[in-house]
Amino acid sequence: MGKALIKGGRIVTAVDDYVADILVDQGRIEAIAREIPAEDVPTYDATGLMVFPGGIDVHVHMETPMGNDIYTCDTFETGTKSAAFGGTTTIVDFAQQFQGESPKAALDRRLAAAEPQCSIDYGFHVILTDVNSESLAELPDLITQDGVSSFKLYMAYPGVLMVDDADIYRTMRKVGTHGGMVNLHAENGVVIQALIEEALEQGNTSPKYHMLTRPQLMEGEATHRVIRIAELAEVPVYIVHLSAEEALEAVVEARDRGIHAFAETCPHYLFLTNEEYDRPGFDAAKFVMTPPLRDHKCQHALWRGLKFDDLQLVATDHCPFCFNENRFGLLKSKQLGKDDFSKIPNGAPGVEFRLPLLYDGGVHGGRITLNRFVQLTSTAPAKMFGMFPQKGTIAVGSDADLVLFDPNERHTLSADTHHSNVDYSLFEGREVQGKVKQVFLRGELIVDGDEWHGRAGMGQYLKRSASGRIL
Ligand code: DUC
Ligand code: ZN
Ligand code: ZN
Repeated sequence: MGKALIKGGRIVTAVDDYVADILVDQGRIEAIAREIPAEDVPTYDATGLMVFPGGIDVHVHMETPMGNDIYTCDTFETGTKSAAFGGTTTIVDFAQQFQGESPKAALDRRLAAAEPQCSIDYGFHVILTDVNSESLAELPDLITQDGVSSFKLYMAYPGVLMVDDADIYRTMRKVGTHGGMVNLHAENGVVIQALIEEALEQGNTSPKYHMLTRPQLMEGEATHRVIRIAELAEVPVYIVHLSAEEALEAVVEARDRGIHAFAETCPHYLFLTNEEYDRPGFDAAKFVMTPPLRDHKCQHALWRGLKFDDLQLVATDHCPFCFNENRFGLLKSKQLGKDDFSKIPNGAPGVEFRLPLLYDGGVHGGRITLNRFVQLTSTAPAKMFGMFPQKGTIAVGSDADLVLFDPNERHTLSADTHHSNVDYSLFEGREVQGKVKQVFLRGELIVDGDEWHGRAGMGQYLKRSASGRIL
């Protein structure tokens, strides 16, 4: 890994905003100064561009099984390439424990798949589906030796992924004792199951019923409940993909009492509403993700939450399934649920558009500051999940993961030009201001305009630390 010099960019971190040169050596930032003389160093002119720390997306699902024979349609290779074109240089994906499998085996399985393919750095949260004394006994070593400092549990999908409240409490105690964090999919799974059965009995099969059977109230209830369990267990708790105002209220109430409750939201909740489910025909299936899109009032509350730190970060929950049949051989598409909304593969793409959307709607739209934008997309994820200061900032000694960004260039988001395998975009045709121009991973140029210079396998596994998770 050689040297590189990035000259004259406007360096923006979560706290700073100034013009300087950045010298990179051995993949790390060696020096930052007003003027660094160039001597035989590959030099990049960043005049007029902003320089952000590489984006960190802590919620993605690459080549992930989601039921019988159904896999998300991005491999680690295509998904990380797509992420990189959107200015993301680190992902944290999931290693899901199958019933009867040990959590460590789940991690090793995912590491083996990711290692030859990832072109950006990566870590894993381990999803526990089979909480028992043997699984729990493995967690301390996963945290302290394997670099997995966060674990996800589902309160939804009874009989498949859901764990009960007692298992949530047990996991929290074990993980918390060793400095780790538990992430929750917070929805009342059993009530939602009853609502789904009720809808189907009444012959209501269209995609809109995905939204109608997953009400905001049941997200709010589960969020409130799990925060109380965490409070009892005396551990921090992190809510994934928060979408409902009722859930946000539970987080705010807890935080106001000094409880360590944290939450992420996703671009689709910030930029789209449940009006998408009124699209004619089956098109609405493109928007079947969980939780579903909410109303304008929730959207407004989420933006407010981002501004005032009631929500700590934005992740994509990139979970792509093709809309059309048979684009990738065996992979199943959204069409599986043509006659039954509950069979529509559950998830939506978005890893490539997080930075452009949040810059355009957030910074350009006047809802958040530029520093807050960097905090939400890079610094907070790094701190929350044990990667800071190696990742998440631009500082001497940090990895030289850098995004050169033109704040003035306008462009259109589209599946015709994105780099994911998926055949549609939630944001098709949306014009945004601000474009990722160049991306460096540990000092190596991997994206240069429309050109790809990254390589499968150049991404490194990140052993995340358990400390520093509290923001
Ligand atoms: N939860 C996720 O986090 N991703 C996909 C589907 C889901 O329910
Ligand atoms: Zn979820
Ligand atoms: Zn997810």
